[in-house]
Amino acid sequence: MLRALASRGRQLKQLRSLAVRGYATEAGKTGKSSLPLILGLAGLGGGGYYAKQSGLLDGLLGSSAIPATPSKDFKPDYQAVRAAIEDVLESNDEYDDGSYGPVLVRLAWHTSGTYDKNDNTGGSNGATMRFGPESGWGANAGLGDARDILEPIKKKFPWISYSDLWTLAGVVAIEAMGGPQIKWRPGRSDKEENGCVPLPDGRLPDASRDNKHVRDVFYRMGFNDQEIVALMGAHAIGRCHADRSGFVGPWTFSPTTFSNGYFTELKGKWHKKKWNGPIQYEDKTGELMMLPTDMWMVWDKKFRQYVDLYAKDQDKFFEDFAAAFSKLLELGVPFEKRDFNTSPSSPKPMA
Ligand code: FMI
Repeated sequence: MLRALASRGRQLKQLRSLAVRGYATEAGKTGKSSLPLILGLAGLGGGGYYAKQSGLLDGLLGSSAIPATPSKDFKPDYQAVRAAIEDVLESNDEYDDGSYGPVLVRLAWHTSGTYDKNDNTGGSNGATMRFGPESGWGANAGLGDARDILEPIKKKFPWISYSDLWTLAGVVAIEAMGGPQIKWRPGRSDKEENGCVPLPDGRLPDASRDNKHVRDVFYRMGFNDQEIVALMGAHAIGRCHADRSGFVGPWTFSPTTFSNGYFTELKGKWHKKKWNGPIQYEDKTGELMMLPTDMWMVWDKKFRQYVDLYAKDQDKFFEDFAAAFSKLLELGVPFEKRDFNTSPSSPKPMA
């Protein structure tokens, strides 16, 4: 209850800060509570199981160190980690639109989106973006900021693995920005540099490409068309930065509120921006932007049907987004148990 009230307080603060920045607060459901999820899961199996699964000893003993007899008394407090992440989200008024939320969501996505279902490599398990060359991929430009702001939290809670922390941060950010509750469970462990399979650059999609490219990359992860469009709806939040991707601007007027605003904007009129930068599209105000890959969400008929659906029905978007995002964060993670099917519209997750 207290947490729900605190969450409302934060959302009001967010609305106020957006008003100060001159953004509309058109988004629909900002009143959803961010009550923590998966308490039951977090409690499953007792502290020993989670001490092992969360990589409790990884930091101390190296990645493959799993205690033979984990301490029975240790109870990892994921609620405390969630609270610490929430505290950091709006800790710097000067940063972008006043929230680290969007860049944390991008970190959670990029650490997971390297997954290849064909050989089960990549994915969030291992937190391999801590090391080069993955941290230096052009696609990951700017994510050092996100990793850095989570570092004090990692220091405070050394028992949590980076890979659990980065994915949890994305979930907490979405919930705090008014988005849906997302099923998340711990169980990722970190790899050391010499234990990483070198992943080829190019595993993440390229925003200047077309619908075929988007399908190739997301199908490789195991997603279908509906899930692709739902995931892309995260562009309701955040913005592009010239010094990161080369693109510029936000997709919506409320870039720190999670909503179906990306889809309602997409259905409007867009034209090519006249400038010397990479091809991107702008609306009639010249303030909002769309990437070429975003435009393919409406140019491609199969994608378009979901854009129409989500533009009309935010609840449906929230439901499908939550399922797809949860699935994304779990790709390739060798959980001991699969207690829930995170995506009803797609094939059952791997065993
Ligand atoms: Fe997106 N994104 N994204 N994105 N993203 C961002 C920012 C951004 C692409 C391209 C792209 C997903 C998918 C895809 C998310 C969330 C998600 C930027 C600007 C670009 C160019 C980066 C910058 O700072 O300049 C695609 C087209 C290619 C990679 C793509 O397929 C998905 C699936 C998600 C999460 C579900 C967020 C939140 C942001 C804002 C980041 C910020 O710092 O504001």
